Amino acid sequence: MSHLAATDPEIAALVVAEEQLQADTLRLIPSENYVSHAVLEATGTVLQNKYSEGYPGKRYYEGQQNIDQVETLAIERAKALFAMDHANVQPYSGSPANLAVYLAFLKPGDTVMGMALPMGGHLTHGWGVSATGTWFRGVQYGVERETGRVDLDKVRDLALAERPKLIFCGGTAVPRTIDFAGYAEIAREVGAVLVADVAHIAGLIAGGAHPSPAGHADVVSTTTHKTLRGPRGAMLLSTEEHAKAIDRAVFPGLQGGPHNHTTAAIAVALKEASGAEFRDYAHQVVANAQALGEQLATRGFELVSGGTDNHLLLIDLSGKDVPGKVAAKALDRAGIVVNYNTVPYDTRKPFDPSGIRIGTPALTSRGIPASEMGTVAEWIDRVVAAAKTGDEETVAKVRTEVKALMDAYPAPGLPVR
Ligand code: DSN
Repeated sequence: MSHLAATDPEIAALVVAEEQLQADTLRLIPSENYVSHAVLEATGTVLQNKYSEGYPGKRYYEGQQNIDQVETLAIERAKALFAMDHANVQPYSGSPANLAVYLAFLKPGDTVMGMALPMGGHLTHGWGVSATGTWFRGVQYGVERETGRVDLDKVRDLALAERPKLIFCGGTAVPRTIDFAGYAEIAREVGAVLVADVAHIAGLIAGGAHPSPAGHADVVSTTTHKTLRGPRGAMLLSTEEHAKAIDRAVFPGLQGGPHNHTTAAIAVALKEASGAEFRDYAHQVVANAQALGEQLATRGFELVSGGTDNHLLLIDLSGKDVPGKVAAKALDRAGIVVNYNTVPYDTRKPFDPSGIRIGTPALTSRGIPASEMGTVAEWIDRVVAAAKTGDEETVAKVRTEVKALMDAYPAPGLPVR
């Protein structure tokens, strides 16, 4: 980074500080990861200098000799990896990708059905504070209080009563397998388009560690930077029937020029995700999450739905008498990075909720095995207890122990300093 350091030492210093932070901390935010050097290199290329409104072979600017090939490679790799007829790799991120889906299929005021945000859904699935819940009529399903799981019979009843034109399945705090076939049956019954938002689990699907929405969902929406381990970006995949509507909605409907450097990095990540090593990683992410869940449960932590089938654990801290935010901030001081999160039927506010959400993609990318999950659970237990009593000595001690484990498992994509 010699050029950056010379031109802008302040920004260069912050980048170095962030590298150090990512190296030294146990990153448990389930939507985060470490990309490879190859993905990082692709994002930092001259491809970002080029305007390319349109699609390969049909652009509004000349000079696309290389860009068309980059985007075609990304498209073909996405189609092959997710077994879908069509792929659009241009959405800037998950929220614009989902907004493009609305543009493709709905008129303002039409009804969309999705999982409620406090139940584990996403803002863009028709939640009130999002454009998707103000410009459209959002109706929301949730999980059962007793099981923490979706009851598809209730989803079906709601769909029959509300007749949504669009149904979203998937979310941001869903620890259980998504029954794509079950949602598809409901969507067919009410004549709705089914969108599987697999942003969180795209890498697990690619690696064969979660069932695929292919053959069930009309549209698959995903970010590329979570379990999939690519750059910050998104993709929309669809059946052939909806290909034109999706493409028109992304451009010219919603966006201008695609971010070609991101497209290149997506192509690289998709190539990486098609290899045997990635399959091992995907299965290990789940094995680690399940091992961590078991270790936390034995220490008295209440897991929403009782555990996990994927990369994510949602923990209700009410029984520990520590608010989620207080726990998250103490864990951060101990070098364990999580996010505070609402739990289903939370009695606290979203900015000060009862839970924390944790996940294993980033630690798995470091090569940390399931045998270390007892240690991780013990750290979380000690720090949550310390948060309650204000025991900063324990927090500091855990931070030292975390650093030692992180040194033993260097993160991919980071420079060795
Ligand atoms: N912010 C993402 C997450 O953390 O799950 C969802 O958009």
